[in-house]
Amino acid sequence: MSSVDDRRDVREGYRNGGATRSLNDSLEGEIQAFLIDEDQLYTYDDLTKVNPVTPATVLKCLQVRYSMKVFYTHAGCTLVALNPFQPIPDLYSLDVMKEYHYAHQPQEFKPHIFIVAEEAYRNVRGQLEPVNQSLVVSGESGAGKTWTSRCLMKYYATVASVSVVKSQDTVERIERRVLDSNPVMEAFGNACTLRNNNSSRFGKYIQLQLDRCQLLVGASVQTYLLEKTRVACQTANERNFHIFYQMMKGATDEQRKEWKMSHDQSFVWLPNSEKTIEEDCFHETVEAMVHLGINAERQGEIFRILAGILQLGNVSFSSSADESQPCHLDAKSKDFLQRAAELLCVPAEELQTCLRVRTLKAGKQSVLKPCSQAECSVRRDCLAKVIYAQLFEWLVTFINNSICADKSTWCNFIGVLDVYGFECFQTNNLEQLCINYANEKLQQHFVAHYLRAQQEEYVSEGLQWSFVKYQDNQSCLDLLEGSPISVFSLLNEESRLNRASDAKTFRVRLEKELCDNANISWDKFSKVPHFTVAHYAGKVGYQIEGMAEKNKDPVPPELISLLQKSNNQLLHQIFKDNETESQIKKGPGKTTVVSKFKNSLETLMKILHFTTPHYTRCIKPNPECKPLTFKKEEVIIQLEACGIVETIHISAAGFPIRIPFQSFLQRYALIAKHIKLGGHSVVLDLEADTCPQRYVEKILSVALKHRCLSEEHSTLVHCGRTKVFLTQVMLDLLEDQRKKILSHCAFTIQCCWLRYQ
Ligand code: AD9
Ligand code: MG
Repeated sequence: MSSVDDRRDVREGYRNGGATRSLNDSLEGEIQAFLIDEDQLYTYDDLTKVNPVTPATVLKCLQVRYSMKVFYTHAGCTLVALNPFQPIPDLYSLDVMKEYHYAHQPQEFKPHIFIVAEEAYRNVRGQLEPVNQSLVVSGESGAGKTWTSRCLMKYYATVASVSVVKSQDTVERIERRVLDSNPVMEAFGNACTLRNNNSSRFGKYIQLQLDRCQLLVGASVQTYLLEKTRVACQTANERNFHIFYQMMKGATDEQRKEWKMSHDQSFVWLPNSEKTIEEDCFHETVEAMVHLGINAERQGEIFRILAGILQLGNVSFSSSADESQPCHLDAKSKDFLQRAAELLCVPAEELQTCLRVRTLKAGKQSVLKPCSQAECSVRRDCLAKVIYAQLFEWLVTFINNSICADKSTWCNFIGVLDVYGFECFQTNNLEQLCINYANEKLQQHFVAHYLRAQQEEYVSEGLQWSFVKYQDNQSCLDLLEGSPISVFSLLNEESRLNRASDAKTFRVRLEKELCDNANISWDKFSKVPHFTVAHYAGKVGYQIEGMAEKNKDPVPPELISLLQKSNNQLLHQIFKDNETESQIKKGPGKTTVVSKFKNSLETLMKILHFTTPHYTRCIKPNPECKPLTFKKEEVIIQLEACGIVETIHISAAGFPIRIPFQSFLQRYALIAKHIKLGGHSVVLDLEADTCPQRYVEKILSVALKHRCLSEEHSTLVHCGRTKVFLTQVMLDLLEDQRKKILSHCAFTIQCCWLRYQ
């Protein structure tokens, strides 16, 4: 395998249109040597069948399939999903769901996200004991993670439907509510970005709760790191969260009046409102809110808060000639501030003071200090962000209360994880650092749980195995979160110092403390202080300026006190026992953004660790989101970023099914017993032969000898120290054999019964 740096260079070369190595020179050359008939490529349901497995051949196979409108392909244990960027009729219909659900062997059907869904569903009632499942959906922005997660949820809401056994009323309560959580959370948490018109600006892990009969009885949602800065600051050509535009477009005249949102009113925080996107559907969001149990009164409070935020965005400050005096507000800004105060139900005078004057505590005394123009804007943005983030959190809690089943009614769950993909922009800051850190953790989980676990298990079971090299990302994680010194620990320290952070000094500190880790580097000649991290998916340069401050995420206590006085019941309730306030008391650094994020990720990783994972890698075939357009340069970068070639190597060489000896014997001993040797059944004496491994080998050898299995099949199964390792093909053969015997027995019994009667 090529080194990490080689891989990066190649990728950067592709991105730069071939500056270092063009796609034509490299990959096409390999494709020329490709042994397989191209016309046949679309038939390859599993990339492990491609021969030889190289990035070029895998890419070609996916390209051919995509051109034939085949969007799903297995890659061993992973499902690769290519985004068609257009609705495909009947691909997700009820009939298709039923087909996969009722299939004897869904795996025999064409690759589909429903195979993954069904496999997880059947796995819950595992052969041995019920196991919780996790469906990890990954990919870059716009690749189709959220779409896929919705498909999975719809699948379970259909096949695991309570409606089969309970009244229509129950259906209203459960599946519908679970599904209705999607439009509400997307309205508040998604936005139109340069990469995706419906980009999720938060991570989500939803656990679908199943009862003993495997019926869906509820769900619970955990969200991660909402990108709250978007409320007050939108990058050029991007938009704020959908809900604001939905209100602006969908409000009735009466609501418009109440929310002080006339048709001709323009809002600074609502850029690109002229853009029409599918997600601007206020009516649908409100309907879903109603189903979730958010009554009209609560809705009114929510929308007034949102309208208040928009008014706040139009308030601007100008410096006062006398520095000892607070900043000025012109007449228009005064109007906007007045309206914001009315909508947020807080005293306008106090709002004005909070935004323009800081209270400094010196012992028991308080000193008032006017803020500079820039500080006033920071306080205004901070107010909007804290309100929006807390409102989102309240909404998630409400949704959970509405859809979560009583603990006594469910016993297993299937978790669906939809988190933001790897991000690398022109400028990257704390948000990207956290997002890319989350992706590193998930990659580690994938490597640990599948690649490494598989190889290590072979070794511990005494099986022959030629190691496939894979890219381990442990050193990158050590760099980011390791102990005692890491990027996060140094950043937390910087935030804790409670001083105006100096980016240059911090950069020097990082360099001094972390110079031993090969995953971090610096361009010494760069004017902007930054550091570059070599992530498993590529190098990302992070800007240091403002990072420590963002990590502190400070909220002036005056703002919290103001919100606690609100006459808007919801706002008052949200800030009543506010965590932000207790953070202020604890002091900065105790609950920084990275430490909170790290903690929530650790909890997620623990949950994932105790579930059986299923991976779906969504691929974005072109950056422009054009229907049915496949750009090789884009796809190859994503394939390499998620290590798909290594995964295929391992899956192709491996034995994905492992059954402990006892379970194997319980299930398949009858095969050997029913093989006739010269007209007599073979007698295998389990008592006399106490070594289960020998007994398993005997079953297999007897089956082989008598042509239940061929010589060729003997390579599809191996005995380890404690379990049998086999391929899917072998499992199917054994299952078929078992079924034949059982039906033969049933037939014989029936005949005897008839004869007896
Ligand atoms: V982000 O990280 O939240 O910015 P996602 O979630 O990976 O991103 P999303 O699921 O939102 O991407 O998909 C982007 C768009 O692709 C969707 O809005 C659909 O228009 C389109 N899409 C994705 N998957 C499919 C599909 N299976 N069939 C049709 C699809 N269209
Ligand atoms: Mg998404």
